[in-house]
Amino acid sequence: MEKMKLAALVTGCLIGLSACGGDGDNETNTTPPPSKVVNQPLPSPEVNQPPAASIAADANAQERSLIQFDGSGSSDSDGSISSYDWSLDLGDYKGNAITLASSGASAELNIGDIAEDVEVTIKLEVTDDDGATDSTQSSLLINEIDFMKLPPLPASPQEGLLGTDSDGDGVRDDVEHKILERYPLSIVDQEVYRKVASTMNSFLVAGLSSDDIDDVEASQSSSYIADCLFQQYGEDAIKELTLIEVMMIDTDERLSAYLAYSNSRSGKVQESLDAPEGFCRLPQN
Ligand SMILES: [Ca+2]
Ligand SMILES: [Ca+2]
Ligand SMILES: [Ca+2]
Repeated sequence: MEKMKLAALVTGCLIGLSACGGDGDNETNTTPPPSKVVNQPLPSPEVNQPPAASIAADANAQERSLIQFDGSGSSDSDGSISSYDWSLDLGDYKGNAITLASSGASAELNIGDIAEDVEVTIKLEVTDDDGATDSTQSSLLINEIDFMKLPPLPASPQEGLLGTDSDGDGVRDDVEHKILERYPLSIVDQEVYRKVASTMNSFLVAGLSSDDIDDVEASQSSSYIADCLFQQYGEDAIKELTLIEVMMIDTDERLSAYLAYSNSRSGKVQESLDAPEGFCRLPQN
């Protein structure tokens, strides 16, 4: 019978633990209810804070310039920036004269010749040491300056031997417009053409007063501009000279002066001289 009672007691304990409270084992009663275990504070996991991208740059630029972009103001509050990814959005611009080069936090925009204002966007994406990213962008308006600098088209471009030169740079104003139309995207070509055109003006003046042409000076000038054209155009030098003549010699008066000058030179010894350093380019005012 003692064995039976023990078995009944054990069974009772297994069925309802509280019924065993009197057996001296209190551990079961000290275990907190499950709901309290869930509510206990857990150790908080490490949450990476994303980086913040930043670009320092000007908002305006001119053609033929180098513009710097500085991304070193980008930051990461709980770590560091591990990479900088720069890119360039050319917008509506279709040419190839605007390129971006970058190295780490710095980027440089190389702007060549453009024929009208261009707006581009420089973008920077930074990545922190935990792989999180942020990006930002900066707009840049690039101003065309060659057309802006031109004097106005003269009202009577065919008047007089030397026409209108309102900005006093030695190149007829209407010819300045024609030069830019011929080479809108090359400052070098524009400046060589301008030099030849201004020298040709001195031929017209000399032709008109053919009595006293200074042979040495005339020979030297002809030789220099021939060298300028050859340096720039090689085999095409004569073709380019003809194009400048068409721009310049566009009235009867100018043609007679030019022919008079040419005739006065025919049969004379023509020296072959190299143009002095810097002679071949006449910059716009
Ligand atoms: Ca971070
Ligand atoms: Ca231009
Ligand atoms: Ca002018």
